[in-house]
Amino acid sequence: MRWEILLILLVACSAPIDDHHADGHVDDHEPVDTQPVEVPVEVQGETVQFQVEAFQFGYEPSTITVNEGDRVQITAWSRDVPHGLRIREFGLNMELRDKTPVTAEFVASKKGTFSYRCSIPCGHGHGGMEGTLIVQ
Ligand SMILES: [Cu+2]
Repeated sequence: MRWEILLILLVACSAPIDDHHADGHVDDHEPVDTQPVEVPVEVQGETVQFQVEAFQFGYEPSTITVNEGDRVQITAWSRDVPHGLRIREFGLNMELRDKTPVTAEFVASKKGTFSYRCSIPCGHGHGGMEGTLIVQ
């Protein structure tokens, strides 16, 4: 009969863990956080770091080149008025309010040429404020 006990234990241990008790009662909880869960992207490359200064109306450096799979860490700030630094394809959107450096990162998960653009209206040249990210 020993194997039967073992089987019962296995079944009990592999039962999905949820909030429902056997009697159907559900525990009261804090509201569930509805923020989208960040799906981890597999990092195959190395971690590469860049420092980017935004200004009216451009970025220095204006081109960043990385390898596919790299984890890209960007530390950026503004030289003058508030700017943004957005790379839509990788979900990056930094707010560079002043000279205080802000750091954000993403995984360059696909090859191609992408733009980083300003997401905060900053003057007459805002629309043309652009840098280039090359993922090779
Ligand atoms: Cu701008």
